[in-house]
Amino acid sequence: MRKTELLEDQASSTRLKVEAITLREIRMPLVHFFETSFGRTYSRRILLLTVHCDGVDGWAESVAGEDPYYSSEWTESAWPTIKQYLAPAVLGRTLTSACESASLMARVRGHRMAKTAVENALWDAEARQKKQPLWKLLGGTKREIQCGVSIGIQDSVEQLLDKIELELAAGYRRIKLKVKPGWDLKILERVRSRWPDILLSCDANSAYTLDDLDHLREFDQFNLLMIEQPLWNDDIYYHARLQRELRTAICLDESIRHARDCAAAIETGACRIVNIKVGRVGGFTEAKKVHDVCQRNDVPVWCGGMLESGIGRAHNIALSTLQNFKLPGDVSASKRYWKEDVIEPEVEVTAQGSIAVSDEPGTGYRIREDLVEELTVRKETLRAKS
Ligand code: OSB
Ligand code: MG
Repeated sequence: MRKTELLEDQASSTRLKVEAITLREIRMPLVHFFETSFGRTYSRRILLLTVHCDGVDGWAESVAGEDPYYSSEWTESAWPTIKQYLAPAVLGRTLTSACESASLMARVRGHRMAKTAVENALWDAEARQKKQPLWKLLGGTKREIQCGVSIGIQDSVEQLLDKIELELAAGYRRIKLKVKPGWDLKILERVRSRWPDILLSCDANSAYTLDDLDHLREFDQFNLLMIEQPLWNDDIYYHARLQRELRTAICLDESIRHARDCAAAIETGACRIVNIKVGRVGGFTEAKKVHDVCQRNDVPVWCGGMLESGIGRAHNIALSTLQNFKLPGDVSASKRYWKEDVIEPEVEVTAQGSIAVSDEPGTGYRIREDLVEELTVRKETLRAKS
């Protein structure tokens, strides 16, 4: 090897010695409650994970919710799963890249949000160790990402209309409305008559069944960009039946657990758009695979959100720089959720509804460890058994 090649080789090769993992739970009240078809959230209980590797720390967030309603995982299940199974699978090991951790944890079935916290913290550490932006390490190409907003179910239609007006004025490029039986056609009608041309979609979080077919056909009149996850959270087959009956594109969220689900959904015609949430599919490695399956099949993707703190938000921004993220994501400004975010600077969105991607190493956002400490309600550091 020539000397320059040797230097390049050293620069690109990582050795992530996983010395310790710190788990913590932080509590963060939302500035406004968020309601979906499965319930209302006022305050988040967020599990944060820090990997300590050779003087470099990597941070990530498990997007598991307070209750097992979006998926079977929840804040309380992520903690012992990481402590007893996932952390021991990587502690004491030296990895050459963060993606190696996925196979080390593969023996554990499911628990993708818990796995994501471990794997993505390692990606964060790898990026920091290589002094490279995380988005580049992930294979991203975009320097700016497009943002939409997800607006929850409100107490009244007037409140909803006011909210939409504010978000459009702020520059957001797509409005997504949470829907459920009783809060669907009526509100879509009101919104469409006031804003006939905006990019509009809706998300049912599995609030309907095929018995609602005639009702769901009514959604076609509103010229929606998509209807997200209308049927069961674990279903692909019946979404394919439904998609054949609708003009509106179906977008799958909950049903896509990994790249194979995604391939099956595309092959059967169960959706024409895919929402990628890194926590739902088990980490950046699988998220990239889902992205690639969609890209090969000309199916556009966008990045979903789970009411993340700045740490998960920064990771969503990095992921959204991959080429096939063709539609505005649910990645929006910190201040829509938090009085104060745990990163610096906070995530800000331009008046054109975009986020500029940083060239700084790592995520480009600094973690406010003092604030994290203040918000922490429990904390535990795990080390390799020697
Ligand atoms: O289905 O996309 C969803 C929030 C919690 C659980 C599920 C979903 C959502 C959102 C919010 O729509 C997206 C965001 O973080 O802004
Ligand atoms: Mg959704």
